[in-house]
Amino acid sequence: MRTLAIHADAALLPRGWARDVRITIDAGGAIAEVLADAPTGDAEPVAGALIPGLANLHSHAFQRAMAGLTEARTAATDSFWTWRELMYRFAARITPEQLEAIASHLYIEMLKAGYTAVAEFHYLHHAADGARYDDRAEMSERIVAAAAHAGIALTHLPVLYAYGGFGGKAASAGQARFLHGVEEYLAMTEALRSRHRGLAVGTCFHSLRAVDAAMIEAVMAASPRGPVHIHIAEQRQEVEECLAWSGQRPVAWLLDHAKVDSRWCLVHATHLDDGERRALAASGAVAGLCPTTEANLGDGLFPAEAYVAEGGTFGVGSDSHVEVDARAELRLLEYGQRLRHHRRAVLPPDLYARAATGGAQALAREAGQIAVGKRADLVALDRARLPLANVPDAQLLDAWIFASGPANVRDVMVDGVWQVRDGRHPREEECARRFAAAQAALLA
Ligand code: NGQ
Ligand code: ZN
Repeated sequence: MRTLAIHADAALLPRGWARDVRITIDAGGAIAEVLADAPTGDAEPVAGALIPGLANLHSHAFQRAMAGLTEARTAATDSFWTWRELMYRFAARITPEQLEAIASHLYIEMLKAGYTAVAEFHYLHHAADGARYDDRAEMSERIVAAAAHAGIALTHLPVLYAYGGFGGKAASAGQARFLHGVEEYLAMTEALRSRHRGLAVGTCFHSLRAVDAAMIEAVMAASPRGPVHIHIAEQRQEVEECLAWSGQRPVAWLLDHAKVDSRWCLVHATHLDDGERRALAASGAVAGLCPTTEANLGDGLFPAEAYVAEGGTFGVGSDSHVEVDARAELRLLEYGQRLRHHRRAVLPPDLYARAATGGAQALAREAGQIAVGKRADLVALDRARLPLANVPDAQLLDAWIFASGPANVRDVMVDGVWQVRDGRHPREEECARRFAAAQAALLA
């Protein structure tokens, strides 16, 4: 790739909207220069308003193929836990080929929705009975291949999952695909790092239900760099079980037993008391919020207003992929706060910019802003069409998030390469066919 220059009528820079913006991108896909009030010159004109691409900080790709298929009541009280049983049954059937097909299609959907990077929280490691594939990283390789095929930036998060519940409870049969000991886990992450130079491979603990303190310590000692993700405090039952086991709430326990800092992303963190919320905000960690999934699973409401007021960092993820739409996550994040506090416009107006920088932090990716040194991960919104057509720059993102309508994502660039042009991805039909075939086989 050679140096590329593009020019947009409007672009969202760290200091706000600017006009006539010329962006130079170096051969490695990083932003080399940003000039406002600049002539087009020999730059490639971009139709639409440029915003930094958003990182989707939490994905379980395989769950896209079961989205919408778990909505009928299956028990007297349907819950997260009854959903999880259905999810395990579905997960048990997925082959490596099917995972690659599902993820390829999903990642194209993400690009078309304006996500330029994804953190894949990956725990489907082995065959259904726990038997190892010849290549123990087989399923990870399928995720890596899918991301490359779609052209989305990947932060791969192989998950350490060892137990079935707090206090080292034995795992259930439905969890056999997920399980590792520390040594095998570290060997797999090492193999992935050495096979794929330049691939971001992070550290991941499924939840406090799935690991113990010694495991967290051992894995962290062997992983001095890179992002660290964990599911935490998503369900009230989980908080109660953690209290019964340890005398502490989950986030308080984690803050006590690990050095939680800006490398960490605490996914969900729904149930926080005031002290946990303040400590999490002060830690510099990212709260990984997945509002549409959290609503779908009946998790609860993250205390976003207070957390953000206390300087807390957050990003968003589509998690179980009941929606693959960044707008939906941000809209529901704000609406949850309105419903809780009986007010309007609760979160700060730069909601999108905060989610973009927080998401980039969670992926440990130099991205999330249109600025020199950042990756050229860019989204051009189509303001030739309603509902964006008549909206001034300062309200463009409000209209995009809150006025519904088509995605209006016109062009999407990742690492300096256009992946979506005029709303289309060159591999979308092929990947949709493969997804449909994989899903049909899984549902048969
Ligand atoms: C997961 N998903 O690992 O896919 C989880 C459910 C669990 C969400 N929490 C399973 N949304 O937490 O044990
Ligand atoms: Zn999750």
